[in-house]
Amino acid sequence: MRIPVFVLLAVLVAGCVQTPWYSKSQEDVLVTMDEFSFKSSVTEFRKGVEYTFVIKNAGKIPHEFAIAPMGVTDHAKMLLHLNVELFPPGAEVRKKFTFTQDGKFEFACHIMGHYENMMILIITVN
Ligand SMILES: [Cu+2]
Repeated sequence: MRIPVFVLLAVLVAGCVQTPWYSKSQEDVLVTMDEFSFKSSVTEFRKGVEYTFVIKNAGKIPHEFAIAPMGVTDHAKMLLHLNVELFPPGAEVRKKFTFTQDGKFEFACHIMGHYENMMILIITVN
């Protein structure tokens, strides 16, 4: 069976439109916080990729957003720490961030009582 060239071209072009052949350098990460948990559209990250975090407080009380090595509560040792003032109920914050080291980390809220209530989401970076 012969397939006309224009049909093949149309299929090729359609394929390219749906699946870009170039690698993504940027990706949006949608993070939702409430009492007392994080949900994230991405939990496996790649080192060296610039992500745009879109972090929303869907809860009824203020929260904060930190990315830290697992179990670390010292602000100075966190990879990223976005303060509670940024996250009243309903707030949405956009923040670009690039991981520079691999391993297991956690999204965490360190407001007193929140971390203790397991307001944590474990992520991996490869
Ligand atoms: Cu919290």
